Amino acid sequence: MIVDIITIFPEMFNDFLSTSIVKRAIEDGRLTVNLHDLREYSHNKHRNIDDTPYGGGTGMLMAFPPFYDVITKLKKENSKVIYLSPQGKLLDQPKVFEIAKYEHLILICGHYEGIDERVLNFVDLEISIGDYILTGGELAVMVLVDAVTRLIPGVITEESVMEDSLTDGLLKYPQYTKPRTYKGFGVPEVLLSGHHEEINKWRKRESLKATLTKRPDLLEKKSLTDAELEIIKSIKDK
Ligand code: 4H7
Repeated sequence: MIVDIITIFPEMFNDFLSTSIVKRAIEDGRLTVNLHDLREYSHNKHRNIDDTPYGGGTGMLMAFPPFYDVITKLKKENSKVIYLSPQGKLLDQPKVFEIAKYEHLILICGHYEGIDERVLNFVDLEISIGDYILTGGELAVMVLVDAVTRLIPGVITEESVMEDSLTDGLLKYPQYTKPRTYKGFGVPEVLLSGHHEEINKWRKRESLKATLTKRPDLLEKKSLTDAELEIIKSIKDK
């Protein structure tokens, strides 16, 4: 996947791109990230890219011409232009799977009070990472790139993806590692039994239980099997 990022703060991405799984995906040639400093597309010698809003009001807006120039330069047949904004559709794991299939992303980072609306003519997807306001779009872009990179084939094992919380629309079951007890805090006995069928049954039940108590809204969206409905009933009856 090729990702072009349009930002006034390219340096914010340095640590992100040189750490952990994103770093490895780049080294292995599965991901290419190009940073584009919007100021290089400024139309004046002061490298300004902002201006005051027509109709008045507080603050500044990011101007249209620099975006027009950089997007039309980068956009190809297979590109998807994504604008991260508080007005976007909420990002969830199914949406991340969908975006991970695209070959070329152009990601726009907003600042100030937002962007001249004419940029929207060049945007394929407007996405929000959650119902809160960030100073700039860079952190939102990093969230999207992180979530998508994990799903590029070969970056992590298909098994790990299947094991993720939310891949099946449910929260993950509780997990434990050594030591077996510490300061009186133990581990559920079934996990120490070596009885794989029992362990899988326990995990399925705990996964449904966690979703039911922490995120009941997720169960509304998911189509549940008869077996799952049966387990939920027995959890509720307890
Ligand atoms: C686009 C338009 C994404 C991007 C406006 C970006 C939250 C999200 C931004 C703005 C973002 C999200 C700039 C409006 C800063 C508010 C103080 C960048 N915030 N901002 N202003 N939820 N901010 O995905």
